[in-house]
Amino acid sequence: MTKKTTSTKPSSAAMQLTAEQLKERIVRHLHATLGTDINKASPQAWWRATCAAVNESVFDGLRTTQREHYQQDTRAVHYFSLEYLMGRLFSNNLHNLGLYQSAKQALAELGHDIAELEDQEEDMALGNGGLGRLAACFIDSLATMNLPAVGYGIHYEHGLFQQEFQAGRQIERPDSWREYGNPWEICRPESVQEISVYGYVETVYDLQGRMKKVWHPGRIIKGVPWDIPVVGYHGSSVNVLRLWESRASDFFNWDVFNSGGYVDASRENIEAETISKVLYPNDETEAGKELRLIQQYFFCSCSLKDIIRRYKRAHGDDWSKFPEQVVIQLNDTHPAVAIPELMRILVDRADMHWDEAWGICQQVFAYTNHTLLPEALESWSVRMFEKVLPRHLEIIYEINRRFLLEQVDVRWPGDNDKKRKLSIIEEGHEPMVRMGHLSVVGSFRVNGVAEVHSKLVQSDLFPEMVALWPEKFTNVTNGVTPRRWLKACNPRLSSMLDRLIGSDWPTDLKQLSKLAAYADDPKVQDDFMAIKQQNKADLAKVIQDLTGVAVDPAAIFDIQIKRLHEYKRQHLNLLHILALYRRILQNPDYDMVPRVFIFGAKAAPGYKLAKEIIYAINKVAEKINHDKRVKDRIKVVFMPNYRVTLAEKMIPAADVSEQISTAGKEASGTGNMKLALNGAITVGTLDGANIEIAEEVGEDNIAIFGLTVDEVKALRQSGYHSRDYYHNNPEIKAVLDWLETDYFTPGKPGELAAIKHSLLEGGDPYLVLADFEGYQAAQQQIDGWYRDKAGWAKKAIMNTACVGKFTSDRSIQDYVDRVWQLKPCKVD
Ligand code: CBF
Repeated sequence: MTKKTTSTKPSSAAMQLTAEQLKERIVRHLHATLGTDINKASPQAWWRATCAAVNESVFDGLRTTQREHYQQDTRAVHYFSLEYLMGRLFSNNLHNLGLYQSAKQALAELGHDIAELEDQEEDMALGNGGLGRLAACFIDSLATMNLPAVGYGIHYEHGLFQQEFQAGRQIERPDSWREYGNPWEICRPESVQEISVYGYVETVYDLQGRMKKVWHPGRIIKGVPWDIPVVGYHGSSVNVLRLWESRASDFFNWDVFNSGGYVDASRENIEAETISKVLYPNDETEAGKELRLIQQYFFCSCSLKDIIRRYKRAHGDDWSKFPEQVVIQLNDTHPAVAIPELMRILVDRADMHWDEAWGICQQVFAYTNHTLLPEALESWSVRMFEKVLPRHLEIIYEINRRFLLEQVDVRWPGDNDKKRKLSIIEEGHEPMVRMGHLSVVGSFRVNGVAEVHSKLVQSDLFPEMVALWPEKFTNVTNGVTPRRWLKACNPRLSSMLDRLIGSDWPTDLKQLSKLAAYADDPKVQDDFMAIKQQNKADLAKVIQDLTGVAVDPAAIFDIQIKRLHEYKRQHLNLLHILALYRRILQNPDYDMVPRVFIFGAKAAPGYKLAKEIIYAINKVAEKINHDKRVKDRIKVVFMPNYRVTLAEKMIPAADVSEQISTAGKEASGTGNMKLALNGAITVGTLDGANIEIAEEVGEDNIAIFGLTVDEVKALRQSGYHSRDYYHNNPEIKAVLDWLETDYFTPGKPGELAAIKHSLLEGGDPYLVLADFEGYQAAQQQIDGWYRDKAGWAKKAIMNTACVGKFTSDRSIQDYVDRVWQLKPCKVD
């Protein structure tokens, strides 16, 4: 193994901070901030004191960054996202500041294990899955790349629910991530905003006879900003994630108090606070309609006013520079209501002419589409829109009228079908506002999140919009931050990389390709696999603690971690496990490499079949794990409460990464990237970013199976009959029938039948049975590959070596080049 010099480049804010200095800071905060003493402080107090010590460096960086951005009057991107799945910030901030080792030493000298203190932190789970975690990776990259950026979102009191299993069934518990306050956030009362909802619109005429619309709101709500500093890696920028908390407006409280008394005022308070109370536990269907729309409007309106306040501080009432200074990225359609809101502010409040205002809007907004699932394409009933945001509905009508007249009718004169299809308002029994259409019409750029997905956005979702504005559409393939998803979560591999290829890879992930030169080196192979083995041993302990199941780290660790959804096909994985189990029962000597199938997934509380799949996996696991005849060849574990912190323990320990969605359904996936980065071999369909991963790692290093996007379409067109697969493949028939018996649920036959019913009577909407045979062949291939130790090590190394493309720094650079046109601002 060649030894390379490693360099650590701490950020300027944390430069030169020794363990001794950190110790002094920690003890000082224990006394002065926490009001306790070394002798009686709890682990929680030690953790908080360490956070406060770290914050001294964070706040230094924050102040300098903000001063620099202000002085240089930088153009900035404003990332509008309803979700941020941040996880924990303690070790992330320490790593990014280059302080992790000093802090570890300082705490050790004070008698504390840093890992023990890390466990004091609750995950900041203000998101559901991929979309929210992507936003978290992006803001990390933006700060690391010294790009002026603000993340905007909602300060949910309760993040994604905590999941427990009771007798195998998912139970949801509220998540109170900040019950005792969160040391990383700063409340900014000086930047409170007020927003309006409900009420009615009046048409008035001014002295010159010009018509004006005046919105008389029915309720005013206060938005209180909480800032979470986002520390860039070894750079010097500390950007901000600004999250809005809703409160009753002071004005309205008093009004109600005076006229109706305390109870009514309190009710109003509660209603206002409801807006930021909970995150909707489903990222792929509209839910809780009115409240969800109000949530969206609440954070968009607060954020726009905040942006405008900052802009006016530098430019007064001169709006001409606004599009030069401000770009707003809409993370899916969730913040699309920002478009009519900016129009309202410009036309109604700033008295701007419609054309000028629309010109500004169209230079400011860009939209990322994250899914093609029809149920996830948001639309709100006109009726509800009119009730909640009457003036915005009028503005949307006007945007639509002009769009249909000036674009659609010019391009397709007299074609009413086209008008119907492209209209922002969907006609019908219940007219609806189509947020996707609004987002495309109001944005200057629209992107999908992987090559194949962006093509489908263009060919299947918005083909006519592409015909109107081909230059609007582009692709930005997703990425993940290697700081969290390799450097921090896999310290063993990270040190090995530092030794082998130098320590620049966390900010220049293409450097990983240097590792390919070592893929055949037996020493490197041994070291790489020894690290994997140690990581697996660590995970085995976690599994034992959380589930009581003992697993052998020598077995293949086969991991499927993601939200539970039929299109992600956890049930395909389950059917394969059942098939293997059956083979073992039929042939006690069945030869297979022992495998631990590990799941982690939350199901949306209202998604019945998803919850049935969790239940079925748990019941099958119970049976198999206790069946002596299996002789430990198969173990099945479902990790409860899958979240970022658990992912950080699972990903470094994975041998196999399950990415088995129906082709055309997973927009990109990002777990696939994290797992490959940590040396797992993907079993995957040609879907989302799997296609690009396959291109990068090469077909020898990935097990691809199943129908392609085109084959899926063709099969559907020719008529898909899942029953044919059931009748023609005895293994499929046997395992599905098995689920109907009481074999896995003694005395309760039929308890697991929902899966079979959805695949047969339900028509198998995600083509599970069509892909079963290909899937089991791919799994067979994995089994064969794993028997060749050197061959497997080479594949694992090649996975790490070849996925440099999937850093979120590259995604952000693509956004900069293709969308934002942003310049870095180096902060000294
Ligand atoms: O683009 C980020 C992720 O977003 C989703 O999670 C989403 O919520 N629409 C997609 O399902 C993922 O494929 C995608 O990686």
